[in-house]
Amino acid sequence: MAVTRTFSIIKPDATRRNLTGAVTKVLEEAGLRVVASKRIHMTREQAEGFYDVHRERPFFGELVEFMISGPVVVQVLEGEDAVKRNRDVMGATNPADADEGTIRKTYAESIEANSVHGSDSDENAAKEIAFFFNDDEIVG
Ligand code: DGI
Repeated sequence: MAVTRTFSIIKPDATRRNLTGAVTKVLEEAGLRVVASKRIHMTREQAEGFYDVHRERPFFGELVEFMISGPVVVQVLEGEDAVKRNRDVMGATNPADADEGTIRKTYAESIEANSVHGSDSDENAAKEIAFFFNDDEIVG
């Protein structure tokens, strides 16, 4: 299996509860290396741009408000089959459906305040990484 990269966000519900370290520990223990990381407070424009694919969904406005409600930590993760590895350790979107031991089962508050984002394909990972990081900010 190839070593690849994915994009992760530790969302405002998690940074608010001081869970940046706890979430990162789960990612690292799952075999993902943090090769870039920064704490930012997204602008509305960034949040709307990032979630552009969800623009027509009924929850789009709430999702954007939530994502700008506090700081987030954006990260680039590297590892074998990184997209799937990260999705597996994140758990289902709704924490009520997430498997034991996943980040969302352990830490998420609701389907919206679900603690983490992770890219869903290699193609989206590349786009999302480029949305937040310059090449010189990623140190493999
Ligand atoms: O890739 P995921 O984050 O697991 O899920 P997604 O791409 O389907 O949705 C992106 C985010 O949008 C998700 O993490 C939380 C939010 N979301 C998804 N479905 C709902 C939702 N928020 C609300 N309030 N209601 C939903 O049904």
